[in-house]
Amino acid sequence: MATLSGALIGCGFFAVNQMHAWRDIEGAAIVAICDRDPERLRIVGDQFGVARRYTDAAALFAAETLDFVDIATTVASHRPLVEMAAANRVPVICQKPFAPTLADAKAMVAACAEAGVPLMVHENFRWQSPVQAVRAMLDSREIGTPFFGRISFRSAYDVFSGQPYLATGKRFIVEDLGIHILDIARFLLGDVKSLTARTARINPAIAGEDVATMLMDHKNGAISVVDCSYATRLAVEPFPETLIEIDGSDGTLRLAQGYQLTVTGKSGTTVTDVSPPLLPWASRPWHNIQESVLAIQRHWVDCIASGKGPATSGADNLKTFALVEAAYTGAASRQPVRIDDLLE
Ligand code: NAD
Ligand code: 89V
Repeated sequence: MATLSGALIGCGFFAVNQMHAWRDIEGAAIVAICDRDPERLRIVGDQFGVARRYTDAAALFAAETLDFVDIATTVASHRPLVEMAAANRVPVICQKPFAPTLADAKAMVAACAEAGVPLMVHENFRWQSPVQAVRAMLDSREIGTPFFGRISFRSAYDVFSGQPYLATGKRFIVEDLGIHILDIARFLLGDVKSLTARTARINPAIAGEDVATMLMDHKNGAISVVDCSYATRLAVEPFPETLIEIDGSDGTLRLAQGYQLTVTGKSGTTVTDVSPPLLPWASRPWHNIQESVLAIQRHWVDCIASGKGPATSGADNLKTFALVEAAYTGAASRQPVRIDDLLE
């Protein structure tokens, strides 16, 4: 397979994981990087041996011949950068949250569709191996047809030291973290008909909400609860584990803290350790997330090679993004929100 030439825009906190993963992937290489902060450009360029460096994305697109661009900036720049990639006919990966609003996200999907370029949102949580193990168990039909799910992320981990901007936005946990957990709920239980939400801010030192509880009716009749908190102190800090409970017509599954998957189904009860591997460049407790970065980026290269659409395409991500919008509007109005009304 010919090696795809990629560029990375945004050389901040999380991009380092993406650069490590690109180095592990045969079939793709990052040939140029861009950051408007020259210091971040220097640090990442030197760490990964990338000589072609730009402080301006327009200059990058003008000078380079690219097979794809990987956008790892924060959300405010996503729309202009994705539209710039589309205008230059360059396939594009964009970090989550995809956009500041659903209207922006729809415009970005339309721009890429009109330009005929593939667009993948870097929605990596569903690629974590414990979550993939749950998906495989559902596919095996061991617990029959799911009718209830609880997808839970509760922690008191200090995310603000690595990502200080998380403390300053009016929107916090649903937009930043809930978006992943809502995507996992869709991945496991299917698309959503309606969502009811309640949010709260427990930590007085931050601007946004740090607790959210969401109840969803899925189109196939299943019900799920998605609950997220950064205000939950536990005996053993679980960050960044997503815990999953699913009840089905023929059994149950529980993904518990410590990556233990217990399944009680048609063939009895099994307990399996589904811990993610610790990649050579990864560090605990982030290794779960870091491994999923490698998995989603591999998926992108496979998709480009085969011409298949990515699982978390821009169009797919609109359905997750609509759940985020619904959580905020529903928490404000204290009314259920119909998801298809937002996607029209
Ligand atoms: P960061 O602030 O550390 O890094 C962002 C970098 O982008 C900065 O160096 C900044 O100078 C640069 N930048 C911003 N706008 C730019 C522009 N127009 N042109 C060039 N460079 C620009 O942020 P971060 O914590 O690395 O987060 C980046 C993105 O990754 C966010 O959208 C965040 O939500 C996401 N993220 C995802 C995960 C995940 O697991 N998927 C985890 C953490 C962060
Ligand atoms: O995955 C993320 O988007 C991160 C974190 C896990 C810290 O919330 O921002």
